Amino acid sequence: MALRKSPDNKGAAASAGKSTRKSNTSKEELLKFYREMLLIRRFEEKAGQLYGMGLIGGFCHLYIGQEAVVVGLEAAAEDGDKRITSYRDHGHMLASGMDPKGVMAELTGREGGLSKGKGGSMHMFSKEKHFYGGHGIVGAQVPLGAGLAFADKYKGNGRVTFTYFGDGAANQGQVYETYNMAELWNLPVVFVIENNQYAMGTSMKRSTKSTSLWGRGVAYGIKGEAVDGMDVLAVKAAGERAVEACRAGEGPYILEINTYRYRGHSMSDPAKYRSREEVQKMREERDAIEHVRELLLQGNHATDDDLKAIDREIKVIVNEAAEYAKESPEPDLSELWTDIYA
Ligand SMILES: Cc1ncc(C[n+]2csc(CCOP(=O)(O)OP(=O)(O)O)c2C)c(N)n1
Ligand SMILES: [Mg+2]
Repeated sequence: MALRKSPDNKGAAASAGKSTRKSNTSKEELLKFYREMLLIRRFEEKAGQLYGMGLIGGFCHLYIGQEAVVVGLEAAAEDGDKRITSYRDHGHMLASGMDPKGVMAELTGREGGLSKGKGGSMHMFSKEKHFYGGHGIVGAQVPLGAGLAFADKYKGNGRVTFTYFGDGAANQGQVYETYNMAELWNLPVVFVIENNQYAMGTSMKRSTKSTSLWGRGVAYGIKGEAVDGMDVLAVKAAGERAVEACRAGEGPYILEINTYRYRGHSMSDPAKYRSREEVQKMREERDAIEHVRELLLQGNHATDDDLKAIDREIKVIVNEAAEYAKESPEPDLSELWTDIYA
């Protein structure tokens, strides 16, 4: 077992200061990251607006601020690899290539939605894109993710499963039962802890003294590392190490990706547990999209106008998704009796 960093080595997400990192990637990849992260951000902003207009009901958990996590890891994934996550899932769907129209129409509960308007924000799936949800029960997706990896190992198909969960979920017992079995059976699963520092209104400081979440895997013999989740290049590089270990048959790998959510836990969050200044500081100093924007401009890979053109393209995609989600009809009443287990 090779540990990559000492268990108390946190990623740099929580540390302030303007980025001085250099990129060793191509212009094409930077532009791709910029576009993909921006799509998620603009999509989520639009979802927030539709929610405010009463067009989306129920729970809705936005991913704004965390975009680099899923975009970086998708860049490390290969065709056929699987992903499964919690209720904060729209970013994962878009990054895996699911249709923004189908996702938005599901949020508005319409027939054109990916679950025919019957699932909503937390219940969408795509077999084609190997996206296994969308789970509202905190931590429930962790053993399921190990199960997906078990199936792939059994079939010997070389596939890897990305199992995402939060810092709050990381305090659950089922996570450690899963670690134990996953390491015992050498399952090709990357446990991705999206450490956005809060579980609803509870900060990490208030919920645990064992603050190296990836380091907890050491007790089970699982390799892992902490990653700066506001740096999409760092996320991709860590993802590649994890995936390589899994595909080499070295079993599971834990990535604790330090990130931050800019919005409330869900659309109904009074946000009394943290200061506006804290959020503002992260947005101004550590924003992942701004980081890539700087790399593109400073490296002369793109001009301001080039980036504005991308912004316009994304706006069109998101507006079209919103229009579709408003115009698609509500599901027919007869749909109440389909897709159910009796
Ligand atoms: C088993 C269970 N307990 C409690 C809840 C209520 N709940 C929903 S989200 C959440 C916090 C989870 O935080 P974290 O794992 O850090 O994920 P994040 O929301 O930050 O992405 C809680 C307690 C739930 N949905 N399921
Ligand atoms: Mg959290």
